[in-house]
Formats: sequence, structure tokens, C-alpha cells
Amino acid sequence: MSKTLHHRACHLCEAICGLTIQTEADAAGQVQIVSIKGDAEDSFSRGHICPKAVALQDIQSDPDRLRQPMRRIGSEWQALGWDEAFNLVAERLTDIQARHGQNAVAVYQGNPSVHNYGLMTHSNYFLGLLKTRNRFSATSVDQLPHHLTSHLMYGHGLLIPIPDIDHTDFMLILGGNPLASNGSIMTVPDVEKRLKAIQRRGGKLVVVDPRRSETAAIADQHLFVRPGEDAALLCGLLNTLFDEGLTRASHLPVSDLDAVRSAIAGFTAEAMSARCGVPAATIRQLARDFASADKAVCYGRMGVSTQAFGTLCQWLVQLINLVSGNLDRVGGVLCTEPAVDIVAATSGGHFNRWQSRVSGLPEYSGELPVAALAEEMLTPGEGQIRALVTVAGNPVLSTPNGRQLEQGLGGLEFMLSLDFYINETSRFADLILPPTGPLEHDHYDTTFNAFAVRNVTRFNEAVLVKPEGTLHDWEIFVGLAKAFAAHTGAELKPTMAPEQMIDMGLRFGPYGDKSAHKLSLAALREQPHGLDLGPLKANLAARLKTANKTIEAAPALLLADLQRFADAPAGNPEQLLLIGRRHVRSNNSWMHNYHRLVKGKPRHQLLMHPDDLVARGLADGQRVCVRSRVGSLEVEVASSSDMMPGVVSLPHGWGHGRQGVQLAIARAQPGASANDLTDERQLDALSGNAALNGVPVEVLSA
Ligand SMILES: Nc1nc2c(c(=O)[nH]1)N[C@H]1C(S)=C(S)[C@@H](COP(=O)(O)OP(=O)(O)OC[C@H]3O[C@@H](n4cnc5c(=O)[nH]c(N)nc54)[C@H](O)[C@@H]3O)O[C@H]1N2
Ligand SMILES: Nc1nc2c(c(=O)[nH]1)N[C@H]1C(S)=C(S)[C@@H](COP(=O)(O)OP(=O)(O)OC[C@H]3O[C@@H](n4cnc5c(=O)[nH]c(N)nc54)[C@H](O)[C@@H]3O)O[C@H]1N2
Ligand code: SF4
Ligand SMILES: [Mo]
Repeated sequence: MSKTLHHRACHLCEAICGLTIQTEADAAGQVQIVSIKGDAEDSFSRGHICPKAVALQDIQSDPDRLRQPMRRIGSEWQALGWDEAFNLVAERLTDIQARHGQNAVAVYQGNPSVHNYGLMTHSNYFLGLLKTRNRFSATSVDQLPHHLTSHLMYGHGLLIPIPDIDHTDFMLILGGNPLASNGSIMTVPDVEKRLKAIQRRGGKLVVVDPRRSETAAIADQHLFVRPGEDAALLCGLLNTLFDEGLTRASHLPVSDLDAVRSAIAGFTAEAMSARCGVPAATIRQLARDFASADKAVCYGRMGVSTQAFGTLCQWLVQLINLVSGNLDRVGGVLCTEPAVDIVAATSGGHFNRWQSRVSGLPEYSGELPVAALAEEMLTPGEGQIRALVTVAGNPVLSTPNGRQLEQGLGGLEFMLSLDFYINETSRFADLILPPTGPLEHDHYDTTFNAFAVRNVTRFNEAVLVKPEGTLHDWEIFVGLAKAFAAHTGAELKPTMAPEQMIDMGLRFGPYGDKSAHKLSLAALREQPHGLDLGPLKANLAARLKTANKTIEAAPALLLADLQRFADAPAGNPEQLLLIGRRHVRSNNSWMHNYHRLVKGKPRHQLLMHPDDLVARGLADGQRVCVRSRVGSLEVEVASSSDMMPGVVSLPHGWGHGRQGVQLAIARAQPGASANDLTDERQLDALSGNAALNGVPVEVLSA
């Protein structure tokens, strides 16, 4: 028996915590994981870990995990070889494109695409060959408003200011629950300690959320907001800052701030109060508290992005930071200077250059809103989607109106999934190609180093040798690309391994060959606990990518959206509204098949305020029927005085009882899918992002 200690980051979520993993090899050379712990020597995560990291060993040993290509014949699955599989894909996709055009093949890329660097570096090596405009991803059920806002204001969709959590005196969080999610577009391992440190420094934490979330529970102040109406609260805050002379000059070059000042003039706290449900005096006081803090952060995340005015909300968040003098300021919000600097290396993206065929939804940087995916499959005519490639995604459980998408998937001529499970989505595939597991491949975080609250970098070695006959995601893309190119006669440029690309990115980056750091892949390999490159610093003026190198404070599209918001009818206060939630033991839809994460009391219930239960004659714990415009489901209801009256909460990512799903543990406690209720027509009309929060529902006894 020989034991080895490995150090690498967990890349299951955005926090990228350092881990210490012990493995043991037996006499026959079989390697087992003995323990997974937080790495106390990691200067960024300081030993922090959550239960999901310990479950990495369960992913490794899960008998339901696929290890070889699988082809579906009716309801039976048969193993086949890689080359046969690649040729089958090439044959089917080229045939469908020859008959129906290139756009007949669609692509959906899911969330792990940004958590596994081979999916980042190599997906386009194959998917680019498809030359389809029908590209979709989880971006449009998540952070699209952040990208669009940064694209319009700062000239690059990835130039997103990050809360300087370690130096701020005042943190205002809207629609984020970092105590459950471990932070998002704010890579911050150990977030609870860092939030409590704000309070220990004498600062304040304020949370705006229709549920008294885990984060709200540790806050100095929690405000309930009517779901989907944060724009009203944010308008009221911005208006108060101007109205009461609470603004502070910025050192940054800014265009059109006066246009913002006049556009927001009518949106007083008093006018906005009824819409958001927050008293005008509270809005005004919050603006004063925010402005009187020396250093303050306004941060809006998932809960405010996935609503009807998601992009407007993100713009207002940026403006509040800007006019209060907290944009690009230590203790406010700052842009990173990552070791592999994608912002510097790429152009800023584009918006609305083309639209989806059926509903005319706008593209953003080559992707269409995923809410349109099902209708593009189900609506006949030229350009109809006939085939789909899913990569690391489960859109049946994660995109609005999952039942409608199931109908679309059932009618496809061909579907390929790159995934290691037969889940709610991939069960429709004709072919599933499973990559190696998270500990079997190396990893460099191009995305989350760039969103981190410090400038950090590390290279993560594989912990386990990949089993013979298995392929990494990037190798699957290379195999697919070669087979496809051979079929079409397309020219295929040579490629290199992801680690070589990272080596180049590091050398050309700000800490590379031309700097004192001389960072390279080889140098990083010497740093198993990662490397801290220092705190975030003011750098936005130099990083702006707008044509005139100034911040566009008042993009025409957003001024128009402010008017759309003003014109929108106020919601009916009697209407029950649905929101989502996350739990620290979950990871979207795909980590319910590990006993250690799902054991204990169930976590998939509908939460409802006790008064709302009484009003409907419902009892805590009973099964209820929840209905929306698009569908209905049954689930147990749990009474919770943490809910805002008139609001119910159901987590997404459940609903594993569907026929053909091969996830034994998840099926034993299947829950119901919130996205059987969310509405594909309920969107942030500007960006096309799905409005997953604030869905009108009815709840009745089942
Ligand atoms: N109602 C509601 N809906 C939501 C949300 C919500 O809050 N409420 N949240 C939204 C958000 S923020 C997101 S990001 C989306 C997520 O939506 P998706 O990305 O569509 O869903 P996931 O559950 O993350 O699915 C990940 C899939 O990738 C597979 N996988 C894991 N690792 C790898 C890998 O390394 N390689 C490959 N090839 N496959 C892998 C898993 O088996 C799983 O099938 O859901 C969205 N949907
Ligand atoms: N444990 C765990 N961690 C995760 C994930 C997971 O599934 N599980 N998913 C990962 C992913 S893909 C992402 S994108 C991040 C997301 O990370 P966060 O953005 O922190 O998302 P949530 O934890 O869903 O918190 C959203 C909060 O918004 C609130 N909310 C809902 N509607 C509204 C509204 O209208 N207004 C306001 N102000 N608040 C509202 C909800 O009650 C909830 O508390 O988490 C990541 N981390
Ligand atoms: S918070 Fe948990 S899942 Fe996220 S990186 Fe850290 S250990 Fe992994
Ligand atoms: Mo997400």
C-alpha cells in the first residue's frame, strides 16, 4: 500500500476551494481515494470546503456513471467504440445539415462547460465546424444580463466588476445567497467568514430577498422585495443618491451621466415603493447608509438577473456603484487582472446581430436565448431544429418549460450528449459520449480566476490517472472534429492540449514573460497550493474596451428599457409568485445521485408562509398541486416564516422520477422540477434571459 497526497482546487462551483486529497494504491496498482479535506495551506480558501467536494469520491465510484460511449436503440442502451461513435455523429449531422441546412443542428452548452477547462478550450474545435446559428447555453438562464450590461457600459461582456469583499464597509446583496451558493460572479471561498469580517470591522451587510435566506439570516438588515420588482427598489436608491446630493465624483472617464440623472428623475423612492413592497423611507435610508459608508458594494446576482427586468437591474447596480464613487475603488467593486487574461485577448462581443427564427429573440455573442430552444424544434418551417448536441447540460430540468422541451427532444432526428449520466435530458439522446470525471483530468480556471475577489492563479493536476479507453472532454471534441471534417472535406487546423494553451496564456498575460513574475505552466506546477497575486486594484480606466475608452453610463438600449419598466403594469399584489432556491448540498441538477449529499431531511419542498397555507386551507407537510400558465406538478409543502407572504419557493434541479433516468439514488427521492412551472414566454425582454423568478402560480391541495 502506498499513500500519496495531492493538492488541487475543487472546481464544482465558483469558489474553487483548495483541497488535499489522499489516495492509496494497492499491490495491484489500483488507486482509491482515502480522504478529501480542505487545504489549510491554500492562501485563498484557507481550508474552507463544503460537502460537495467530499462527494467527488462518489462521482468517481458511482455505478451509474457512464465510462464508454452508449448508443440508444429504442429504450435499450448499447456500448460502442469511440471511432464508431465519432463516425456515427459525423454521418448523422452532415446528412441532416445537407438536407435541412446548417441551422438545423443546434447546440446547448451547460454550466460545467465553464468549470472544466477542456470544455472551454476545445468545444469550438468541433462545434465551430457546425456553423450553426442555433447555439444556446445556460448563460441565458443565468448571467446574460451581467454580460450584456458590461458589454454596453465597459465594452466587454466579461469585464465585470467584482465586490472587494475583504475591504468593504458596506455590502448590499440583492438576489444572491452566497451562504448556499458559495458566491457567484464573485469567486470567494469561505464567504461566510468574509461577510462576518465586514461586520467585525464595524461594517454592515444588507440583504434584499423575498426569502429570509441563509445569507439574510446573518445580515444586519434584511428587506423583503416583491419578486421581479428589484428594478423599482434600485431606481429608488439611485434616484435618492442624486436627489439628496449623495453622489461622489469618480476618477473614471464617464460619458452621459447627465442623461442618467435626468432619466431617473421621476423614479423617486416614493413612486417606487408600492411596486417593490419596500417603504419609501426605508429605501431613502438605505441609500443614505450606502452613501455614508466610506467603501460600499452593491451586488446583484442570480435572483435579480433571472427576472423580467434583469438587465435593467444589473445596469442600475453598476450605476449605484459608479455614482457613489465605489466603482473601481478599493473596498468597492474592482475588476480583476487575471494571469490568463481573456478580456485583454479578445474583442468585446456583439448583441442582436441576428434573431431567433420564431420569436425574434436577440443573439448575444453568437448565442440565442435558450427559452427559444423548444419552439425552434416544435415550429415547422425552414430552419427548424432537427438535431441537437448537448454538452455538460441538463436543459430539461434547467430551462423554462422543461415539459415543452421534452416534446421537442422527442421529435428530433438525432441527438448527441456529452455527459457521464443518462439523465432527464440525455435519455433522449441517440448517443452519449462520456468524458473523464473531475479528478481524472487536469484543470486551469480561466473563468473563475477572472471573477475572484483576489488575483489568484493555480494549475490543478489530475489526481487519478484516466482509465484506459476513456477520453477527456477535449479529446472527444478533437475526435468529433476529425470525423466531421473527414465527412465534409473541411480543413481542420492542428490543435494542442489545453495545458499548452494555458502555458501560452500565462506567458503572454500580465504576469508572464515580460513581467517580474515570469509565470508559465512550469512555474505554476511548482505551486500546488496556488499562487496569490495580490488584492484587486483600480484598473478599469486602462481595461475599458468601449470605442471611446469611456464608461457608457447611459446606453440607449438601457434608457429605453427604463421606459419599458416605467410603462409596465404593476403586478397584482394578490398573485402568488414562485421563486427558486439553492442548498449547499446541491449543484444545479446533477449531484442528487450521491447518498452523502441527499441523506437527511428532504430539501426539495415548496416553502410557503404559514398565513398563505392557512388562507388556502393547507397543512404543513401535505402534498400540494402547484400550477402555472405552462404546467403543474405535485410536491410536499413546508411552512416557513422565512418566506415573504405571497411568495413560494421551489428549488430547481429536481424531478428525477422521469421515465428512463438512470440515477438510482436520485430516483429514490426525485422531487419535482421547478422548470415544469417556469414560463418560456416570461423573459427579460431586452436580453432574452429567462425570468425564472416571479412566476405567477396557484397552490391547491393535491
Ligand atoms: N428555476 C430555475 N432554473 C434554473 C436556475 C434557477 O435558479 N432556477 N438556475 C439556472 C442556472 S444559474 C444554471 S447555471 C443552469 C444550469 O443548467 P445546466 O447546465 O443545463 O444543468 P446542470 O444541472 O448544471 O447540468 C450539468 C450536466 O453536466 C454534466 N457534467 C458535469 N460535469 C461534466 C463534465 O466535466 N463534462 C461533461 N461533458 N459533462 C459534465 C452533468 O452530469 C449534468 O448532466 O440552471 C438554471 N436553471
Ligand atoms: N450549493 C449550490 N451552489 C451553487 C449552485 C447550486 O446549485 N448549489 N449553483 C451555482 C450556480 S450555476 C450559480 S449561477 C450560483 C448562483 O448563486 P446565487 O446568485 O447566490 O444564487 P442563489 O443561491 O440561487 O440565490 C438567489 C437568491 O435570490 C433570491 N431571489 C429570488 N427571486 C428574487 C427576486 O425577485 N429579487 C431578489 N432580490 N431576490 C430574489 C432567492 O430567494 C435566493 O436567495 O450558485 C452556484 N453555486
Ligand atoms: S464551495 Fe464546495 S463545491 Fe464549491 S469549490 Fe468549494 S468545496 Fe467545491
Ligand atoms: Mo448558474
